[in-house]
Amino acid sequence: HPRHLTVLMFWLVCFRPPSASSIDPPPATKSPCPSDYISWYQNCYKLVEEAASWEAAQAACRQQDRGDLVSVDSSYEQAFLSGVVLKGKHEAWMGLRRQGDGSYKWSDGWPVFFTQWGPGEPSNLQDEGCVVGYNFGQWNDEHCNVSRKFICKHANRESASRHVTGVEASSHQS
Ligand SMILES: [Ca+2]
Repeated sequence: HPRHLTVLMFWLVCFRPPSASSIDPPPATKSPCPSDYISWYQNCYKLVEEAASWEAAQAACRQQDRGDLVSVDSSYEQAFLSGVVLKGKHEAWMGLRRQGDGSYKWSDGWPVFFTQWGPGEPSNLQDEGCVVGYNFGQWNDEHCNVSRKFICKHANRESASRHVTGVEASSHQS
């Protein structure tokens, strides 16, 4: 992961793109991922086209592949999602959700380094608080019960081993 961060910092410091939409999406990389997932750096991504509420989408990502709704920690990753994963499918749930204190958290526990809200967003209307990403990286908070397509992310790092450990523990029932 340090190497990934180094690349990330290089992009953030040296390029400072005016918007994610102007970045050529980097190509997919080759590494083991569950079938139907696209590999990129140490993570695997999948667009699920069957629309679901935010909570149902998060549960589906967790149940199927021990993943989570996608987290985004750089404009580079955002460009990859827009160009390679979403491919003009307009919008999809991501793992960002507003907490009771008004802060936002990623469902996979990754820190919120990066946000790319659309104009006037988050609008913070009552009962909104789950975040969709539009094709060109404009984020919008919406009502969590709205049905949307969604993107699952399977991370090959510490947070992934947390899920593996949980599954192993629950399988050792007496
Ligand atoms: Ca909104």
